[in-house]
Amino acid sequence: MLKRLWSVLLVLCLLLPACAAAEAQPAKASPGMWYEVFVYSYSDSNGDGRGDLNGLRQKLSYIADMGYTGLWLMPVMPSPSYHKYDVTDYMDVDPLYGTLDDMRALVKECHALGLRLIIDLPVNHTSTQHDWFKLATTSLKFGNLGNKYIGFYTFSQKRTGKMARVEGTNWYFEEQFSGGNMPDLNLTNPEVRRQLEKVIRFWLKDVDVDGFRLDAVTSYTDTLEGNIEVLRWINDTAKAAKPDCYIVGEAWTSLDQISRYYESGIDGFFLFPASQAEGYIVSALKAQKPAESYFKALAATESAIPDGIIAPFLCNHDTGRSVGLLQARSDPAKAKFAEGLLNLFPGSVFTYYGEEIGMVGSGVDPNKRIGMYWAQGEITLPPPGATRTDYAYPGVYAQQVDGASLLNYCKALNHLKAKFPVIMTGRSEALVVDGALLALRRFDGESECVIAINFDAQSEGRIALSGSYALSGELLTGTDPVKLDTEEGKTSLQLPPYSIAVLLEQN
Ligand SMILES: [Ca+2]
Ligand SMILES: [Ca+2]
Repeated sequence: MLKRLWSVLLVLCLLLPACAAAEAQPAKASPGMWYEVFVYSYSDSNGDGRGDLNGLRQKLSYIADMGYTGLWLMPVMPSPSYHKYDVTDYMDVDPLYGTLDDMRALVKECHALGLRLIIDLPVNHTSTQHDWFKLATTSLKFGNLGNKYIGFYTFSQKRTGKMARVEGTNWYFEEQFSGGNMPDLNLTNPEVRRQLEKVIRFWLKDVDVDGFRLDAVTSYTDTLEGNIEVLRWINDTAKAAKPDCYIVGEAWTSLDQISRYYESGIDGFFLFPASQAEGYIVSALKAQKPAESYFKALAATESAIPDGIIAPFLCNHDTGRSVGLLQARSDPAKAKFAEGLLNLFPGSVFTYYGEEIGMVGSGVDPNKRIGMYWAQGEITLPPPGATRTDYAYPGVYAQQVDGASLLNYCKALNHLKAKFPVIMTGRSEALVVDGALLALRRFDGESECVIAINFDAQSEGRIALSGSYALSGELLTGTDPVKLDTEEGKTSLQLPPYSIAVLLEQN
């Protein structure tokens, strides 16, 4: 008995340090279905024609009902521009959007509805109107080179690379973007990091947001290693403040490079190779052998990102909108099916506001960021500089009452993924890759399902699987249903054009 007690104690002693070590590891955020919102163009609550936080708050039940699990807000901090990527104060809200208290109320209501909320944290650069830059350049003008704010940026009397002149001096400042308005911060300066640590803690602890979207991470420093080091610092700082926060970075680059960025420990990076007209989704739809094209892209992505949360998307505020990319203005079936293909990638899929109703927009940036189309008479003013504001598909309210709308397809898709989270958490193995037909197994070690896809726009397809499966979900772009027959341990599946089926194996 005594011997037994000793061995129990010994086992406990051995386990305890291991448990403590496990607790010190930051909790991994879990994948979800994210919705990107440009507050300026979403919903107006005070009648000035521009969207605001209280307007967005009135639409949260719509977003939750659609099945999205989180929101990414493009920058909400004070800024002289309409897009607000050039911040003048990292610890406040732009008065056009509301107040910090409005922000706190928004976060609270998100959480009550089960939604997470992350905000854009654009720290590669500030506005030239930021106090740090004003203090630095005033000091340069007066020859006071000892001022600490000079070290917040990169100044030089020689113009090299991407630089702009400090007005009224012989000095130049580094800026990777814009034309003289967005000076790059020196993110290796410990004093800058002390300031940013305050900012990160403020939003996570005081305002209670659930994480950040990091803008322009490939421009943080001059090297990949340097960028990864800054990201690791941001990640450690944020996870220390809120262990389960979710951080997603914008590394607009190739899959190989994106894969390297995961070394920073950041939860996820946007999967740029899946997006836009040349990306995985549009390419698969155009391919001679669409099943092979799609599965190859999926397999390459999963092998490049074995552990992190993949963050696929089709379009965002910097790209042409999905219906234009797909040339689907008069082809809603194609727009639906493309959303299906995108959403069957594992990880956290991001939907750009209006994508779920097939909004269009391309060319200059403001065209890609026009007012959310709720209904005629309920659209915010276009951002300054917009040259085109047309809408290809009906508005939200009209699509809500149309069972065959793109909106209802996207809603069904989100709810299907909520029912089978393995679609988001798992990895893939091909079962059938044949012309326009694909069947794959999605598994995560705990659960699994089979996803079957017919890429043909016109013809139905038949897939034979060994094993007995039951139909557990279907995503249809037309009126014909999926048909399934099981006999003697074999399953035969009949898929209508542009359709997707989710199957569970029967024991
Ligand atoms: Ca307003
Ligand atoms: Ca930079």
